Amino acid sequence: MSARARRERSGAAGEPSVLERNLRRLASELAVIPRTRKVAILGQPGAGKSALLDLLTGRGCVPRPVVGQRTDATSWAHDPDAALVHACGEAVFVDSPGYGTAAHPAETFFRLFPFRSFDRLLIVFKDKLHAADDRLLAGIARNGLAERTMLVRSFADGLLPEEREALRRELGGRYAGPIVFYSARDRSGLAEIERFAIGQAAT
Ligand SMILES: Nc1nc2c(ncn2[C@@H]2O[C@H](COP(=O)(O)OP(=O)(O)OP(=O)(O)O)[C@@H](O)[C@H]2O)c(=O)[nH]1
Ligand SMILES: [Mg+2]
Repeated sequence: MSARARRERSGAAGEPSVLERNLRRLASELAVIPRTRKVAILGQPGAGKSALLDLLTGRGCVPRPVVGQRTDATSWAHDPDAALVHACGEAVFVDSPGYGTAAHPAETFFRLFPFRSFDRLLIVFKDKLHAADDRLLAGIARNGLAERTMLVRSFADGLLPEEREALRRELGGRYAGPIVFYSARDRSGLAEIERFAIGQAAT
């Protein structure tokens, strides 16, 4: 195994992986950001997290997120100096990498992500909720964080009205907090997410 692969490997005994170091650095960076609205965007790979951040911030956050089709478009597993926090006006955003990939195992991610450091958590999913999403939602409910958490069903542009209603009923039975259907393509649902996340509606 190469030195780089060894560094990136998660859960190995001994030296922490790049992902583990980045997650710990995120907690310390957030701890010294004073009285600012802090919003985390979490979810499976390709759910549309980075595209949502770009829309919520009018494509104006610094640095801009990486939006893309490839797996781990957003990665914290390779660069120990990766930018973890995106600033925009009075708020800071964390555009987390998709959990549940080889580079970003859900176990490491859920263990070290500083959930409590955030005022708002946006959990984005596409298609359906997978086992890792259910684990995350259960952890959020167990830790009393449901009030600050919104479940965002992205790619709603591909849903027929009857499919949307069936999904809304099913999700309502599984998650008690706010749920929104959203599309990066037609921007439906964006104003509701914006009100929840940063307290103002999108124009
Ligand atoms: N049609 C449609 N496409 C979307 C939507 N949201 C995102 N996309 C597209 O889906 C692809 C992946 O989006 P990203 O925002 O990079 O996804 P991500 O969750 O950040 O992915 P990772 O960083 O790899 O976890 C991009 O090509 C986006 O343009 C949506 O609501 N509707
Ligand atoms: Mg991304």
